[in-house]
Amino acid sequence: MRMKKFIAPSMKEGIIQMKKELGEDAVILSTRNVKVEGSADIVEIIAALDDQLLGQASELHASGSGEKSTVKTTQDKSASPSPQAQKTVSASKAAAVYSQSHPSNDDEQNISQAATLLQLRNDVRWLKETLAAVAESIPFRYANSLSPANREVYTTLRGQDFPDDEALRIVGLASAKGTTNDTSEEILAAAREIISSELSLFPPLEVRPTSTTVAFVGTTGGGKTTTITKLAAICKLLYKANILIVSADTYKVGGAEQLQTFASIAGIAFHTAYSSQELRQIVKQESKRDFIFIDTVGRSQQRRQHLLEIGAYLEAASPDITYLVQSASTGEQTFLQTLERFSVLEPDALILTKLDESAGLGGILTALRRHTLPLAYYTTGQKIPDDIETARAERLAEIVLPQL
Ligand SMILES: Nc1nc2c(ncn2[C@@H]2O[C@H](COP(=O)(O)OP(=O)(O)OP(=O)(O)O)[C@@H](O)[C@H]2O)c(=O)[nH]1
Ligand SMILES: [Mg+2]
Repeated sequence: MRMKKFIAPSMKEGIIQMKKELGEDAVILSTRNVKVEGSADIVEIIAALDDQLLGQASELHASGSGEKSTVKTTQDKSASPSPQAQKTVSASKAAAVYSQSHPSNDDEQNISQAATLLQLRNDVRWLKETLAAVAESIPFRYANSLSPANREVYTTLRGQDFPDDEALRIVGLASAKGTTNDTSEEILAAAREIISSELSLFPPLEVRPTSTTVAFVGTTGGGKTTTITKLAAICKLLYKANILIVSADTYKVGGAEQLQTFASIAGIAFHTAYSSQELRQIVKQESKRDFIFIDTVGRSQQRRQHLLEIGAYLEAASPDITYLVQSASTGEQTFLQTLERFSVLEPDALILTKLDESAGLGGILTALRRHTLPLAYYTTGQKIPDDIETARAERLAEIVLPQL
Protein backbone atom coordinates (compact mmCIF):
# COMPACT_ATOMS: atom_id res chain seq x y z
CA MET A 1 0.00 0.00 0.00
CA ARG A 2 1.70 3.13 -1.11
CA MET A 3 1.20 6.79 -1.74
CA LYS A 4 3.90 8.57 -3.63
CA LYS A 5 4.96 11.76 -5.24
CA PHE A 6 6.56 11.50 -8.65
CA ILE A 7 8.55 14.25 -10.29
CA ALA A 8 9.16 13.73 -13.95
CA PRO A 9 10.07 15.68 -17.08
CA SER A 10 6.62 15.07 -18.59
CA MET A 11 3.19 13.79 -17.58
CA LYS A 12 3.63 10.73 -19.75
CA GLU A 13 6.86 9.76 -18.07
CA GLY A 14 5.43 10.52 -14.66
CA ILE A 15 2.57 8.12 -15.32
CA ILE A 16 4.96 5.44 -16.55
CA GLN A 17 6.93 5.81 -13.35
CA MET A 18 3.80 5.76 -11.27
CA LYS A 19 2.50 2.57 -12.88
CA LYS A 20 5.86 0.93 -12.60
CA GLU A 21 6.07 1.57 -8.87
CA LEU A 22 2.47 1.44 -7.76
CA GLY A 23 1.03 -0.79 -10.44
CA GLU A 24 -1.82 -0.43 -12.94
CA ASP A 25 -4.40 0.29 -10.21
CA ALA A 26 -2.64 3.42 -9.02
CA VAL A 27 -4.85 6.48 -8.78
CA ILE A 28 -3.62 10.00 -9.51
CA LEU A 29 -4.61 12.27 -6.66
CA SER A 30 -3.14 15.49 -7.97
CA THR A 31 -0.88 16.81 -10.69
CA ARG A 32 0.76 20.12 -11.25
CA ASN A 33 3.27 21.70 -13.58
CA VAL A 34 6.33 23.10 -11.86
CA LYS A 35 8.18 25.97 -13.46
CA VAL A 36 11.94 25.70 -13.07
CA GLU A 37 13.94 28.69 -14.09
CA GLY A 38 16.12 28.14 -17.13
CA SER A 39 14.55 24.77 -17.88
CA ALA A 40 11.48 23.19 -19.45
CA ASP A 41 8.52 22.66 -17.09
CA ILE A 42 8.50 19.53 -15.01
CA VAL A 43 5.52 17.67 -13.64
CA GLU A 44 4.61 16.64 -10.13
CA ILE A 45 2.19 13.76 -9.64
CA ILE A 46 0.86 12.50 -6.34
CA ALA A 47 -0.57 9.04 -6.71
CA ALA A 48 -1.71 6.15 -4.56
CA LEU A 49 -3.18 2.71 -4.65
CA ASP A 50 -6.91 2.87 -4.12
CA ASP A 51 -7.38 0.41 -1.27
CA GLN A 52 -6.58 1.60 2.23
CA LEU A 53 -5.81 4.94 0.70
CA LEU A 54 -7.10 6.87 3.58
CA GLY A 55 -5.30 4.88 6.18
CA GLN A 56 -2.09 5.34 4.28
CA ALA A 57 -2.62 9.01 3.73
CA SER A 58 -3.48 9.81 7.31
CA GLU A 59 -0.61 7.65 8.55
CA LEU A 60 1.78 9.60 6.42
CA HIS A 61 0.26 12.82 7.56
CA ALA A 62 0.35 11.88 11.24
CA SER A 63 3.96 10.69 11.17
CA GLY A 64 5.03 13.83 9.34
CA SER A 65 7.36 11.81 7.15
CA GLY A 66 6.01 11.59 3.68
CA GLU A 67 7.31 8.87 1.46
CA LYS A 68 10.43 9.98 -0.16
CA SER A 69 9.72 11.35 -3.60
CA THR A 70 10.98 9.21 -6.37
CA VAL A 71 12.51 10.95 -9.28
CA LYS A 72 13.66 9.08 -12.25
CA THR A 73 15.41 10.94 -14.90
CA THR A 74 15.26 9.79 -18.43
CA GLN A 75 18.66 10.62 -19.69
CA ASP A 76 19.07 10.36 -23.40
CA LYS A 77 22.44 8.74 -23.89
CA SER A 78 22.65 9.10 -27.65
CA ALA A 79 25.73 10.86 -29.00
CA SER A 80 24.01 13.82 -30.61
CA PRO A 81 20.64 14.46 -29.11
CA SER A 82 17.87 16.02 -31.18
CA PRO A 83 16.42 19.39 -30.01
CA GLN A 84 13.43 17.47 -28.61
CA ALA A 85 15.71 15.05 -26.78
CA GLN A 86 17.71 17.96 -25.47
CA LYS A 87 14.64 19.48 -24.02
CA THR A 88 13.88 16.12 -22.34
CA VAL A 89 17.32 15.94 -20.91
CA SER A 90 17.10 19.41 -19.53
CA ALA A 91 13.66 18.74 -18.02
CA SER A 92 14.96 15.50 -16.56
CA LYS A 93 17.82 17.28 -14.91
CA ALA A 94 15.48 19.95 -13.66
CA ALA A 95 13.22 17.27 -12.24
CA ALA A 96 16.14 15.69 -10.38
CA VAL A 97 17.29 19.04 -9.02
CA TYR A 98 13.78 20.06 -8.04
CA SER A 99 13.21 16.76 -6.28
CA GLN A 100 16.34 17.23 -4.18
CA SER A 101 15.58 20.82 -3.32
CA HIS A 102 11.98 20.02 -2.26
CA PRO A 103 12.31 17.34 0.38
CA SER A 104 9.62 15.68 2.47
CA ASN A 105 8.23 18.85 4.13
CA ASP A 106 6.71 19.79 0.85
CA ASP A 107 5.49 16.23 0.32
CA GLU A 108 3.88 16.29 3.68
CA GLN A 109 1.77 19.29 2.80
CA ASN A 110 0.73 17.82 -0.53
CA ILE A 111 -0.09 14.49 0.97
CA SER A 112 -2.13 16.15 3.68
CA GLN A 113 -4.17 17.92 0.98
CA ALA A 114 -4.53 14.66 -0.90
CA ALA A 115 -5.75 12.95 2.27
CA THR A 116 -8.40 15.63 2.74
CA LEU A 117 -9.46 15.18 -0.88
CA LEU A 118 -9.67 11.47 -0.39
CA GLN A 119 -11.69 11.88 2.77
CA LEU A 120 -14.13 14.07 0.80
CA ARG A 121 -14.30 11.58 -2.05
CA ASN A 122 -15.05 8.76 0.32
CA ASP A 123 -17.67 10.83 2.14
CA VAL A 124 -19.41 11.67 -1.14
CA ARG A 125 -19.35 8.02 -2.20
CA TRP A 126 -20.82 6.99 1.16
CA LEU A 127 -23.53 9.67 0.86
CA LYS A 128 -24.40 8.51 -2.64
CA GLU A 129 -24.69 4.90 -1.55
CA THR A 130 -26.75 5.81 1.50
CA LEU A 131 -29.10 8.01 -0.54
CA ALA A 132 -29.59 5.27 -3.12
CA ALA A 133 -30.44 2.79 -0.36
CA VAL A 134 -32.89 5.24 1.26
CA ALA A 135 -34.57 6.01 -2.08
CA GLU A 136 -34.96 2.31 -2.72
CA SER A 137 -36.52 1.68 0.65
CA ILE A 138 -38.97 4.62 0.58
CA PRO A 139 -41.84 2.64 -1.00
CA PHE A 140 -41.43 0.08 1.77
CA ARG A 141 -40.40 2.40 4.53
CA TYR A 142 -43.00 1.22 6.98
CA ALA A 143 -42.50 -2.42 6.21
CA ASN A 144 -39.84 -3.05 8.84
CA SER A 145 -42.10 -2.05 11.70
CA LEU A 146 -44.83 -4.53 10.67
CA SER A 147 -45.17 -8.14 11.67
CA PRO A 148 -43.91 -10.55 8.97
CA ALA A 149 -47.46 -11.46 7.84
CA ASN A 150 -48.57 -7.83 7.73
CA ARG A 151 -45.39 -6.88 6.00
CA GLU A 152 -45.98 -9.42 3.25
CA VAL A 153 -49.47 -8.10 2.56
CA TYR A 154 -48.32 -4.50 2.82
CA THR A 155 -45.56 -5.18 0.31
CA THR A 156 -48.03 -6.88 -2.04
CA LEU A 157 -50.36 -3.88 -1.83
CA ARG A 158 -47.51 -1.48 -2.55
CA GLY A 159 -46.48 -3.66 -5.47
CA GLN A 160 -50.03 -3.30 -6.80
CA ASP A 161 -49.66 0.47 -6.82
CA PHE A 162 -51.62 1.24 -3.65
CA PRO A 163 -50.33 4.49 -2.14
CA ASP A 164 -48.35 4.11 1.06
CA ASP A 165 -51.01 5.44 3.43
CA GLU A 166 -53.70 3.37 1.74
CA ALA A 167 -51.66 0.16 1.94
CA LEU A 168 -51.03 0.79 5.63
CA ARG A 169 -54.68 1.56 6.26
CA ILE A 170 -55.80 -1.67 4.62
CA VAL A 171 -53.20 -3.77 6.44
CA GLY A 172 -54.13 -2.09 9.73
CA LEU A 173 -57.82 -2.83 9.24
CA ALA A 174 -57.11 -6.36 8.01
CA SER A 175 -54.96 -7.30 11.00
CA ALA A 176 -57.47 -5.69 13.38
CA LYS A 177 -60.01 -8.23 12.20
CA GLY A 178 -58.37 -10.52 14.75
CA THR A 179 -57.63 -13.73 12.94
CA THR A 180 -56.44 -16.72 14.93
CA ASN A 181 -53.02 -17.37 13.46
CA ASP A 182 -52.38 -14.08 11.79
CA THR A 183 -50.79 -15.74 8.76
CA SER A 184 -50.22 -13.72 5.65
CA GLU A 185 -52.97 -15.72 3.87
CA GLU A 186 -55.46 -14.68 6.55
CA ILE A 187 -54.40 -11.05 6.46
CA LEU A 188 -54.58 -11.20 2.68
CA ALA A 189 -58.11 -12.60 2.73
CA ALA A 190 -59.14 -9.90 5.21
CA ALA A 191 -57.53 -7.23 3.03
CA ARG A 192 -59.50 -8.52 0.00
CA GLU A 193 -62.70 -8.28 2.00
CA ILE A 194 -61.92 -4.70 2.98
CA ILE A 195 -61.11 -3.69 -0.58
CA SER A 196 -64.24 -5.28 -2.00
CA SER A 197 -66.53 -3.96 0.76
CA GLU A 198 -65.32 -0.43 0.14
CA LEU A 199 -65.90 -0.52 -3.60
CA SER A 200 -69.16 0.98 -4.69
CA LEU A 201 -70.80 -0.72 -7.65
CA PHE A 202 -73.37 0.27 -10.23
CA PRO A 203 -75.92 -2.29 -11.42
CA PRO A 204 -75.49 -3.65 -14.95
CA LEU A 205 -77.78 -2.61 -17.81
CA GLU A 206 -81.14 -4.29 -17.98
CA VAL A 207 -84.14 -3.95 -20.21
CA ARG A 208 -86.79 -1.79 -18.59
CA PRO A 209 -90.36 -1.11 -19.58
CA THR A 210 -89.33 2.27 -20.91
CA SER A 211 -86.40 3.17 -23.13
CA THR A 212 -82.98 3.59 -21.49
CA THR A 213 -80.74 6.24 -22.97
CA VAL A 214 -77.09 5.69 -22.17
CA ALA A 215 -74.30 8.18 -22.90
CA PHE A 216 -70.61 7.35 -22.91
CA VAL A 217 -68.12 10.12 -22.18
CA GLY A 218 -64.43 10.14 -21.44
CA THR A 219 -60.93 11.12 -22.43
CA THR A 220 -59.59 10.52 -25.92
CA GLY A 221 -58.90 6.89 -26.70
CA GLY A 222 -60.26 5.68 -23.37
CA GLY A 223 -62.31 2.96 -25.05
CA LYS A 224 -65.80 4.51 -25.40
CA THR A 225 -66.55 3.28 -28.92
CA THR A 226 -65.17 -0.20 -28.29
CA THR A 227 -67.12 -0.48 -25.04
CA ILE A 228 -70.34 0.58 -26.76
CA THR A 229 -69.92 -2.18 -29.32
CA LYS A 230 -69.28 -4.72 -26.56
CA LEU A 231 -72.32 -3.66 -24.53
CA ALA A 232 -74.59 -3.38 -27.57
CA ALA A 233 -73.58 -6.86 -28.71
CA ILE A 234 -74.18 -8.31 -25.23
CA CYS A 235 -77.57 -6.58 -24.80
CA LYS A 236 -78.65 -7.83 -28.19
CA LEU A 237 -77.46 -11.38 -27.58
CA LEU A 238 -78.54 -11.61 -23.97
CA TYR A 239 -81.80 -9.65 -23.87
CA LYS A 240 -82.66 -9.64 -27.56
CA ALA A 241 -82.88 -5.92 -26.94
CA ASN A 242 -83.94 -3.40 -29.52
CA ILE A 243 -80.95 -1.06 -29.70
CA LEU A 244 -80.07 2.17 -31.44
CA ILE A 245 -76.51 3.45 -31.51
CA VAL A 246 -76.05 7.17 -32.09
CA SER A 247 -72.67 8.61 -32.84
CA ALA A 248 -72.24 12.19 -31.76
CA ASP A 249 -68.56 11.88 -32.59
CA THR A 250 -68.42 13.83 -35.81
CA TYR A 251 -65.12 15.36 -34.72
CA LYS A 252 -62.83 12.38 -35.09
CA VAL A 253 -62.14 11.29 -38.66
CA GLY A 254 -63.80 7.91 -39.07
CA GLY A 255 -65.25 8.13 -35.54
CA ALA A 256 -68.83 7.52 -36.70
CA GLU A 257 -67.92 5.12 -39.54
CA GLN A 258 -66.21 2.76 -37.10
CA LEU A 259 -69.46 2.36 -35.18
CA GLN A 260 -71.63 2.31 -38.27
CA THR A 261 -69.68 -0.63 -39.69
CA PHE A 262 -70.04 -2.54 -36.43
CA ALA A 263 -73.76 -1.73 -36.23
CA SER A 264 -74.48 -2.94 -39.73
CA ILE A 265 -72.57 -6.19 -39.14
CA ALA A 266 -74.37 -6.74 -35.82
CA GLY A 267 -77.75 -5.78 -37.28
CA ILE A 268 -78.15 -2.83 -34.93
CA ALA A 269 -79.79 0.47 -35.94
CA PHE A 270 -77.43 3.42 -36.28
CA HIS A 271 -77.65 7.23 -36.56
CA THR A 272 -75.20 10.08 -36.61
CA ALA A 273 -76.03 13.30 -34.73
CA TYR A 274 -74.26 16.33 -36.15
CA SER A 275 -75.55 18.71 -33.49
CA SER A 276 -77.07 18.62 -30.04
CA GLN A 277 -80.46 19.62 -31.55
CA GLU A 278 -80.28 16.68 -33.92
CA LEU A 279 -79.45 14.38 -31.02
CA ARG A 280 -82.42 15.70 -29.06
CA GLN A 281 -84.69 14.87 -31.96
CA ILE A 282 -83.27 11.39 -32.52
CA VAL A 283 -83.71 10.47 -28.87
CA LYS A 284 -87.28 11.79 -28.93
CA GLN A 285 -88.19 9.93 -32.10
CA GLU A 286 -86.60 6.63 -31.08
CA SER A 287 -88.24 6.29 -27.70
CA LYS A 288 -89.52 2.80 -28.55
CA ARG A 289 -86.03 1.34 -28.41
CA ASP A 290 -84.93 -0.62 -25.35
CA PHE A 291 -81.58 1.13 -25.41
CA ILE A 292 -80.18 4.20 -27.10
CA PHE A 293 -76.40 4.21 -26.79
CA ILE A 294 -74.75 7.56 -27.47
CA ASP A 295 -71.07 7.73 -28.38
CA THR A 296 -69.44 11.10 -27.78
CA VAL A 297 -66.21 12.64 -28.92
CA GLY A 298 -63.19 11.90 -26.74
CA ARG A 299 -62.05 15.00 -24.88
CA SER A 300 -59.11 15.85 -22.72
CA GLN A 301 -59.98 16.48 -19.10
CA GLN A 302 -57.73 19.54 -19.35
CA ARG A 303 -60.06 21.45 -21.71
CA ARG A 304 -63.07 22.67 -19.82
CA GLN A 305 -64.60 24.26 -22.92
CA HIS A 306 -64.57 20.91 -24.73
CA LEU A 307 -66.22 19.24 -21.77
CA LEU A 308 -68.95 21.86 -21.81
CA GLU A 309 -69.58 21.11 -25.51
CA ILE A 310 -70.21 17.50 -24.59
CA GLY A 311 -72.38 18.81 -21.79
CA ALA A 312 -74.61 20.44 -24.42
CA TYR A 313 -75.10 17.03 -26.13
CA LEU A 314 -75.90 15.41 -22.81
CA GLU A 315 -78.40 18.09 -21.97
CA ALA A 316 -80.11 17.48 -25.30
CA ALA A 317 -80.17 13.70 -24.91
CA SER A 318 -81.03 13.77 -21.22
CA PRO A 319 -79.57 10.27 -20.69
CA ASP A 320 -80.82 7.92 -18.01
CA ILE A 321 -77.27 6.76 -17.45
CA THR A 322 -74.00 8.53 -18.23
CA TYR A 323 -70.92 6.35 -18.09
CA LEU A 324 -67.48 7.81 -17.70
CA VAL A 325 -65.20 5.51 -19.67
CA GLN A 326 -61.66 5.65 -18.41
CA SER A 327 -58.55 3.58 -18.94
CA ALA A 328 -57.08 1.80 -15.92
CA SER A 329 -53.63 2.16 -17.38
CA THR A 330 -53.39 5.87 -16.60
CA GLY A 331 -51.60 6.91 -13.42
CA GLU A 332 -53.51 7.67 -10.25
CA GLN A 333 -53.05 11.43 -10.58
CA THR A 334 -54.38 11.58 -14.17
CA PHE A 335 -57.20 9.29 -13.16
CA LEU A 336 -58.15 11.52 -10.21
CA GLN A 337 -57.97 14.62 -12.36
CA THR A 338 -60.21 12.98 -14.96
CA LEU A 339 -62.77 12.05 -12.31
CA GLU A 340 -62.74 15.59 -11.00
CA ARG A 341 -62.93 17.39 -14.34
CA PHE A 342 -65.55 15.10 -15.85
CA SER A 343 -67.72 15.50 -12.77
CA VAL A 344 -69.22 18.60 -14.50
CA LEU A 345 -70.95 16.10 -16.80
CA GLU A 346 -72.38 14.33 -13.75
CA PRO A 347 -71.53 10.75 -14.71
CA ASP A 348 -73.51 8.07 -12.87
CA ALA A 349 -70.89 5.36 -13.03
CA LEU A 350 -67.48 4.42 -14.27
CA ILE A 351 -66.46 1.89 -16.88
CA LEU A 352 -62.84 1.02 -16.28
CA THR A 353 -61.14 -0.07 -19.49
CA LYS A 354 -57.84 -1.71 -20.37
CA LEU A 355 -57.38 -3.63 -17.13
CA ASP A 356 -55.21 -5.93 -19.21
CA GLU A 357 -52.79 -3.06 -19.77
CA SER A 358 -52.69 -1.82 -16.19
CA ALA A 359 -49.56 -2.47 -14.12
CA GLY A 360 -51.49 -2.24 -10.83
CA LEU A 361 -54.97 -1.16 -9.87
CA GLY A 362 -54.22 0.07 -6.36
CA GLY A 363 -54.04 3.76 -7.26
CA ILE A 364 -57.25 3.59 -9.30
CA LEU A 365 -59.19 1.77 -6.59
CA THR A 366 -57.96 4.23 -3.98
CA ALA A 367 -59.07 7.15 -6.15
CA LEU A 368 -62.45 5.49 -6.68
CA ARG A 369 -62.94 4.92 -2.96
CA ARG A 370 -62.13 8.54 -2.23
CA HIS A 371 -64.28 9.80 -5.09
CA THR A 372 -67.27 7.53 -4.53
CA LEU A 373 -68.04 7.06 -8.21
CA PRO A 374 -69.56 3.57 -8.54
CA LEU A 375 -68.02 1.10 -10.94
CA ALA A 376 -70.29 -0.52 -13.52
CA TYR A 377 -68.06 -2.56 -15.82
CA TYR A 378 -64.45 -3.20 -16.56
CA THR A 379 -62.93 -4.28 -19.82
CA THR A 380 -59.97 -6.54 -20.26
CA GLY A 381 -59.05 -6.50 -23.93
CA GLN A 382 -60.07 -5.64 -27.48
CA LYS A 383 -62.23 -8.66 -28.24
CA ILE A 384 -65.87 -7.83 -28.91
CA PRO A 385 -67.94 -8.70 -26.97
CA ASP A 386 -65.90 -11.06 -24.77
CA ASP A 387 -63.56 -8.65 -23.04
CA ILE A 388 -66.00 -6.90 -20.73
CA GLU A 389 -67.25 -7.92 -17.30
CA THR A 390 -69.90 -6.60 -14.97
CA ALA A 391 -67.97 -5.17 -12.04
CA ARG A 392 -67.85 -7.57 -9.12
CA ALA A 393 -66.06 -6.39 -6.03
CA GLU A 394 -64.66 -9.78 -4.99
CA ARG A 395 -63.29 -10.40 -8.46
CA LEU A 396 -61.55 -7.02 -8.49
CA ALA A 397 -60.12 -7.63 -5.03
CA GLU A 398 -58.75 -10.95 -6.29
CA ILE A 399 -57.20 -9.24 -9.30
CA VAL A 400 -55.57 -6.69 -7.04
CA LEU A 401 -54.51 -9.20 -4.39
CA PRO A 402 -53.88 -12.58 -5.99
CA GLN A 403 -52.70 -15.55 -3.92
CA LEU A 404 -49.24 -15.01 -2.47
N1 LIG B 1 -55.99 -3.61 -24.43
C1 LIG B 1 -57.19 -3.06 -24.49
N2 LIG B 1 -57.46 -2.18 -25.46
C2 LIG B 1 -58.69 -1.62 -25.50
C3 LIG B 1 -59.67 -1.93 -24.53
N3 LIG B 1 -60.77 -1.18 -24.84
C4 LIG B 1 -60.48 -0.47 -25.93
N4 LIG B 1 -59.23 -0.74 -26.35
C5 LIG B 1 -58.50 -0.19 -27.49
O1 LIG B 1 -58.23 1.17 -27.23
C6 LIG B 1 -58.21 1.90 -28.46
C7 LIG B 1 -59.15 3.08 -28.36
O2 LIG B 1 -60.47 2.59 -28.21
P1 LIG B 1 -61.72 3.39 -28.69
O3 LIG B 1 -62.89 2.56 -28.36
O4 LIG B 1 -61.58 3.88 -30.08
O5 LIG B 1 -61.62 4.61 -27.70
P2 LIG B 1 -62.52 5.94 -27.72
O6 LIG B 1 -62.67 6.35 -26.31
O7 LIG B 1 -63.73 5.73 -28.50
O8 LIG B 1 -61.54 6.92 -28.48
P3 LIG B 1 -61.91 8.37 -29.08
O9 LIG B 1 -63.19 8.23 -29.79
O10 LIG B 1 -60.76 8.68 -29.95
O11 LIG B 1 -61.96 9.29 -27.92
C8 LIG B 1 -58.62 0.92 -29.54
O12 LIG B 1 -57.46 0.43 -30.15
C9 LIG B 1 -59.28 -0.20 -28.76
O13 LIG B 1 -59.20 -1.45 -29.41
C10 LIG B 1 -59.33 -2.87 -23.49
O14 LIG B 1 -60.09 -3.19 -22.60
N5 LIG B 1 -58.07 -3.39 -23.52
MG1 LIG C 1 -64.56 6.78 -30.09
